[in-house]
Amino acid sequence: MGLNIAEKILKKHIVDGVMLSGNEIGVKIDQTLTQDSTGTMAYLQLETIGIGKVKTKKSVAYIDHNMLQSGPENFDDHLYIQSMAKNHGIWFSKPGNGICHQVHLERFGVPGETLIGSDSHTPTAGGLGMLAIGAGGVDVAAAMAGAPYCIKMPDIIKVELIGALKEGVSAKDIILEVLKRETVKGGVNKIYEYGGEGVKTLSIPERATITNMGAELGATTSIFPSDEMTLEFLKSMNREEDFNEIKADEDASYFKTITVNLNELVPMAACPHSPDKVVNISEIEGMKINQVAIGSCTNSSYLDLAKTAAILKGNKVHSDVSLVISPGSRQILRKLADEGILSIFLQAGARILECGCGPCIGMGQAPCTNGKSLRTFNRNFKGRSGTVSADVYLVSPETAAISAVKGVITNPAGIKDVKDIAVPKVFEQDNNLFIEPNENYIGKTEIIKGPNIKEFPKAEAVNENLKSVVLTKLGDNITTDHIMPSNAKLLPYRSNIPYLADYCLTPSDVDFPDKAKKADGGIIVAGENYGQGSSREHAALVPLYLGVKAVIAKSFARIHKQNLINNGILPIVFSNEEDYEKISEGDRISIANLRSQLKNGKITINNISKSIQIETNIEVSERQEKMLLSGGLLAMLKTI
Ligand code: MIC
Ligand code: SF4
Repeated sequence: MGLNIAEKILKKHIVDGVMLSGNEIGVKIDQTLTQDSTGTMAYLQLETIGIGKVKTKKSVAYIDHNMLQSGPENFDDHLYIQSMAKNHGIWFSKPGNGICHQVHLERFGVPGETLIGSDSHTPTAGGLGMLAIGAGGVDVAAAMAGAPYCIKMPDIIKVELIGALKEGVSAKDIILEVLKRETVKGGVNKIYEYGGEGVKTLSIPERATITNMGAELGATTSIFPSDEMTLEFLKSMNREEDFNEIKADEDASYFKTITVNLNELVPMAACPHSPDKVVNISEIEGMKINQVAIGSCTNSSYLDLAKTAAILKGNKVHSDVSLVISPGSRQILRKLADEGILSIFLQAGARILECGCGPCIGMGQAPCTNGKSLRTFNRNFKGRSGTVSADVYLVSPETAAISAVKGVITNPAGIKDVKDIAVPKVFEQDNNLFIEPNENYIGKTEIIKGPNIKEFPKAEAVNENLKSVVLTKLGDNITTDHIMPSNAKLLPYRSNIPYLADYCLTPSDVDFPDKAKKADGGIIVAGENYGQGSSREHAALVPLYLGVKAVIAKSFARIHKQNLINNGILPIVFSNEEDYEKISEGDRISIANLRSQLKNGKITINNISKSIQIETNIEVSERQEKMLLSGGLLAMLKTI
């Protein structure tokens, strides 16, 4: 039996376990990336592990998230990361160089290699045929120290693309269609592998839009074949030597196949407040908007911005709309400047932002009260924009640009002269904001730590008996933005867990931090897909700091589940979903013989307040069990 693309790459990198669906496998990691909002923690953890030069082929530290410097905290964190990069032989990408995923695609991604990154959108590099996975900071630190990355062998789903996109329909609409069908939890422990005739019609930036937003499916990753289009792209980046052809064997098998007919697709939008609330644009056409934001790691490529310019050319942004554009990288910005595209933006009345995440993570450009904001981004969770009352719609650059001109949501279907805009043959490499690793500084650099950088909480080994209280009871699809909100005010404290603790879960339960502190810790109860969204480890570290011992949920998102285990918090699942009703906030619960029950994968919870027992499961691999028994990943690494 032949192999598919994901299996081929995994086969070359597997160092532990057997590649059978559901088995835990250890994968050798060729490259890592970090960004600043998760990076400070990752590097504090790397310090604890204590290595000299990183053991990967290439590791890169990007500064792209926390770029508003309204106090010294963010700049201090940048300096810390820069000194750690210098000391460990890691590439450093300075603020202003661009969004990690866009820059990594341009400069470092290699088809057929493996990458993990401390950011959930790391799968963007799957557009190049790289097996790229989002992970918690400590997992990335461990990979830099040479440890394999362990995942549950995912089921591989084929997405067969047929036909070609029509005028005005874009790669964003392909992933919105997949999200509509598969939902935000449909991809947990799955890899989406794209194939079929339609693949040839998509450029690398378009493929990267799709693999990027595959993160919203909850998927382990998404991947495209590496073909002539990949070679063209690498040539344009002056990296032809990195090309490897990778395609699925003719007789490769898949868990299931879904077919998307590109000819039939229409422009779409994800409505508030979830990336899978997808409707056709025609259903919301005519809605008045206040803001349009074009950028983010999903849609900030040269191609996206050149298409935007083609629509804006000769037009003015509507008087009631603020249009902001953030290019994905400095290299793109330079190209836009060289080709006169920047000038089209300025003439149209667009506001140009730095090359970085910006409004996508609430770093500025919060919409007005009750505002309607149209964004080319990937997440529209409530409050993420910085304005709780705002409604964010996720759309393609074409829809965003035409709507910015009209002042209302407008259907770009049939729009002329946009579809044929191509990726340029050559980009000028811009190394000004890169600092390359230099052997001379490895192990000899002074580490700079600003006063805002505080120790992170250390996990403890799971006790034999647990007596605790239910601190809060939450619903389905709680995101990491609920657990540890991010915005311009909080992001500067990503290296200060005690400060962040006062905001933990407040979008869902405003009193949570107080309740946790008063009870000296406890348990969280939740519905399905708990912890979806970002890879931020803070969503585990902050509860750990507040004394949270376990989360009992109907199901968990992949990265968050691993983050909980890495930090010694038990991810427990109801055996019968209806039992969710048998537990309330304030209930006192106890678990006896926890360490031994953990080994059996089944845990009986005694609800003392209601005098009932609830059967639950804990689905962990042997390695994860060991981690919980020894007090988290760092403690376990020490015992190996
Ligand atoms: C996000 O898009 O939510 C982020 C900000 O990039 C996060 C990382 C973080 O929380 O710092 C992610 O996607 O992992
Ligand atoms: Fe940055 Fe937004 Fe991409 Fe996260 S989703 S990496 S915040 S641009």
